[in-house]
Amino acid sequence: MRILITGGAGFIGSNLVRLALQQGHHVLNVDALTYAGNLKSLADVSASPAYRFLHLDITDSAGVANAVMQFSPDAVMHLAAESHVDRSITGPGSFVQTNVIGTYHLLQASLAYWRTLTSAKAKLFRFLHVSTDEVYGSLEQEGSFNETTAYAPHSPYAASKASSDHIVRAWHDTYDLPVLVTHSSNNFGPYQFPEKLVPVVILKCLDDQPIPLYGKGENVRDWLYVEDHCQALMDVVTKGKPGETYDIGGSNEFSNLDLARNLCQILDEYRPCQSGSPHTEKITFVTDRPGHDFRYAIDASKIKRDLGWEPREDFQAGIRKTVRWYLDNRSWWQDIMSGNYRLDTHNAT
Ligand code: NAD
Ligand code: TDX
Repeated sequence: MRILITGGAGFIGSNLVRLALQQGHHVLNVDALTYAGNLKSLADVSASPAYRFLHLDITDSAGVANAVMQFSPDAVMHLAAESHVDRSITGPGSFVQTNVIGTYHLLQASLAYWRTLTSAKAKLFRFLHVSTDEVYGSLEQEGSFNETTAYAPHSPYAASKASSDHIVRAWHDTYDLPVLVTHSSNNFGPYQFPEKLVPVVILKCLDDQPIPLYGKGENVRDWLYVEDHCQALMDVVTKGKPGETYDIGGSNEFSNLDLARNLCQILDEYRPCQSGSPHTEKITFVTDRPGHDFRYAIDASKIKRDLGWEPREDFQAGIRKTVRWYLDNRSWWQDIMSGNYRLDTHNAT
């Protein structure tokens, strides 16, 4: 397939570009290279003849229309987004611009292109919108989200993703565009930007710095290894039914405190704290995130039953692999911490 992937220079996007190329697809990566985009995350695949990069902001409607028409994709996999909840609280504007308006432009471009296709090709075309479990709001101790759960987003990030989900579904119901929507739980793995919890804990341990946990560290997330998420996305785009929604989760629920302790213990083995004390002693509780959702959990039985997807990575093995990756790829995150990675952004065409 020819797949147009937006946000391919980000965390999940770069893992997805790699997987799609491995599976024999041709990829056009459309990415604006915001602070979260980094072409070094694709250094190992950038010379592949099946891969192309286009430096483009999805809020540029004419640029997006040209890109879609010229590349002539069999599928669009839409991951480009502002993705960090804390940033959405201090600066919600870019979340509305990219996540809502950008998605609208990509849909309009895809619809115009789709209408030019022969009926045989139009039937096979797919627009996959990659969304999040955060649109469903917050759970108490019991229960889980599924595809029928009512939306109740709390953060500006979650609200912007919820808005875009509704817009995407409207393009199916009104114009018949063959769209699919996925909601995934929290991802972890290689190439995750250092602002997110897992890399925060790992990098604070490596730097012998205090590890900040919001509130009392009691909030619960359901963790999914990023490569399992990417395989689920490939399954949905190749086997999913247009108009359907698929929830994707790892059934690995942990409080933030338990997850941080787990990471600290692995770091105690790989790189003990300079002071000789266990890394857990560096855990500190800081001011809570406003509107902090207490718990997320996904019931992934639909995608398992209908598409035969199963997460493959054992949680503990995946978290160890992730710690090892940050230890073995210091230049990747040190470039980010120093700001040097932005120099490449300015050289991108
Ligand atoms: P990320 O922040 O690591 O990457 C986002 C990418 O999008 C970056 O490469 C950035 O440059 C690009 N981008 C941002 N604004 C753009 C714009 N206006 N035009 C073009 N490109 C732009 O994000 P991620 O964690 O990889 O998440 C990818 C997608 O998956 C998002 O849609 C997010 O909502 C969703 N998601 C993420 C998680 C998670 O745990 N990380 C879980 C569920 C869903
Ligand atoms: O320093 C921290 N301390 C802390 O306690 C950070 C960065 C986070 N946290 C907490 C907040 C959350 O309860 O850890 C949990 C995870 O936080 P994040 O890594 O910021 O992820 P989250 O807010 O759960 O959202 C993530 O998962 C769903 C992604 O960023 C979203 O893009 C995705 O949709």
